[in-house]
Amino acid sequence: MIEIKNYIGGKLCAARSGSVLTGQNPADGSDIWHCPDSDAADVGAAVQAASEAFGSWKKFDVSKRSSILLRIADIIESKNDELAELESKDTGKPVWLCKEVDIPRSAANFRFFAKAVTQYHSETYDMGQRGFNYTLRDPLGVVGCISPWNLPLYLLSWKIAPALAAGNTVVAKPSEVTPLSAFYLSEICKKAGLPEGVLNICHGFGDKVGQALIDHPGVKAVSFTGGTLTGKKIAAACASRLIPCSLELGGKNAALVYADCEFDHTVNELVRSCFTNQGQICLCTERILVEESIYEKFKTAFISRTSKLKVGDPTCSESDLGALVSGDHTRKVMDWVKTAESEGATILFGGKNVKIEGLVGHFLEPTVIEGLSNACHINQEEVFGPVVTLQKFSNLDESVNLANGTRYGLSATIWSGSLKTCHEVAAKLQVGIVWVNSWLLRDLRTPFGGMKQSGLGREGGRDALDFFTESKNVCIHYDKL
Ligand code: TXE
Repeated sequence: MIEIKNYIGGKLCAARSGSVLTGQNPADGSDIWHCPDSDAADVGAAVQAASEAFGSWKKFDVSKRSSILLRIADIIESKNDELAELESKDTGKPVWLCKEVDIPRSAANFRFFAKAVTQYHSETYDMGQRGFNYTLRDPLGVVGCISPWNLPLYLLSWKIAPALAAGNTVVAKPSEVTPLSAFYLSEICKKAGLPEGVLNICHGFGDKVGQALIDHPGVKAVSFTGGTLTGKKIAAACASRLIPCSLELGGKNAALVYADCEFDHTVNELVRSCFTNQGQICLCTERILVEESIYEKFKTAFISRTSKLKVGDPTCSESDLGALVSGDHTRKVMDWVKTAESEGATILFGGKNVKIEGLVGHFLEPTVIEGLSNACHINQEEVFGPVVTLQKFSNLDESVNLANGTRYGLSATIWSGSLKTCHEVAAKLQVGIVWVNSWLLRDLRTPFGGMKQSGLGREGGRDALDFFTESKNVCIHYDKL
């Protein structure tokens, strides 16, 4: 049993109330950790520690801040296999995926922002003979970073790294479902020489710890990734205190497949985009829209490719899909499949739980559904599991209308050999991120975030550093100098 602790003022400590939560490995049901069931008192102590640390951290020479973050990246990298096994135990996802994606990307997040901040610069505006303006960018102070369970260390580090690089101190709240890797990050930060109080991590429930964090008067901004409903609550709380928030929320991402696409590449990449991480990535494709002239051919090839995926023990390198994160989440995903059936869907493949010998966890077949209009529930709401629907379209306008026909607007993919089609469709899509003939090809410098109900603000590159700083313009009048 791993005894997870909060990380406050550089010390690892239990919740002040002494209360703990117990967590299970979603693949085999065994108890694996106790974690602090923190409350407002713990958040108060964390914000206090972060406030005390802010004065000196913001004055650190940028190269010194950068070198500490680079050390954190190096240590994460050196512990890749160990962290990957922990992340897999906590989430149910395959160990190989954690080794290849989750943990390397967490190290890359720290490394990227450690370097980016050394190149971060602000503007000047020349007023000719009269004077000039220069703009300072100051860190905000103590900021709150709240992250979900689907990519625990990857998404936590995606927020913490730019916040710290820009000179803020942080109180972080990882998901109560998957706190393990954040606990190990606390130890890594101590080892890397991060000064006490610069990063604080409080574990526990969203409505206790998360709420106390966003309501705390000492917190100057909140960066959140999670569900749209929670995001709205956070936006309302931040609005009432007039502090900025950045929200990365759900998606109902469409793939638009045109008849002139490179067929085999499209099928293979779309299978990956639907089922990687058991479909539990906000960027996963949940709707595939296919031009009617190739619909039947695509359907056959997609199902054939999907049927080759192996659902299995996350520790086994042949498993393409592991377990879903929890029993509750699995039931939610299955409820969507049942709703789709009750609305007249045909389940083309999957739709059932999978029994894995020796394991009692939450495994689902990759599931492919057709026969529903875009207005049906499963084509409108985020499922966040290994479930995708197929629909056909007859022309470009119809494909764009279907893709845009939900309240979400996170990402979309376009599959076509025509540059004209790709440009035209990309311009018309109401989403924050478009991939052409690819999926999840990431460049950390680019703006990342969603339109409509998929979020507010952008993360990544300069946008993240801008979010975690506030500009102050200084105007110099030459005449009076
Ligand atoms: O997310 P929540 P959950 C979607 C997905 C999933 C659903 C719910 O559809 O089924 O959201 O997942 C903290 N004040 N996504 O329950 O509740 C919470 O403790 C402050 C999409 O995990 O939004 C956790 O740390 N914080 C997604 C974080 O918010 C609060 C990723 C996310 O929890 C809080 C994950 C409150 N009042 C789920 N309530 C994506 N798009 O990336 C909760 N939290």
